[in-house]
Amino acid sequence: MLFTAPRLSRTLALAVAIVTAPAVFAHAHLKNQYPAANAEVTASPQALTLNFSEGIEPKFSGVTLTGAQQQNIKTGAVKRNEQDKAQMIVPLEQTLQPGNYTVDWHVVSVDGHKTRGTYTFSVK
Ligand SMILES: [Cu+2]
Repeated sequence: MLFTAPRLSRTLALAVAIVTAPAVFAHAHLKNQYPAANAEVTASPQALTLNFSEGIEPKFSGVTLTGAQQQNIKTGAVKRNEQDKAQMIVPLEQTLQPGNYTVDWHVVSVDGHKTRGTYTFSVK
């Protein structure tokens, strides 16, 4: 016999790993954003802009924005930049007072995978 059972299963596992690896890299990871993580901006931004590594589905993506006292900040409907499907734009419906803010984001990428994360910024 050419293959013993353990060797065959190792070969299969390797083949599966090679086939599935590109999907792992296709997840939408947050590359950068405005206001940037840990940044202090001098004026209240009119929108949050998040740039991902892959295209995102705006219907299934969004953020929760909270202030330092855990108060929820109103945000408008999530938009996707149609020139750049990896860019999510979240309009803010109120002026941000000076203080610290936390952005909890979640996105579904065009391949259907979910990713999420958190960052903070502050307004002077
Ligand atoms: Cu993915």
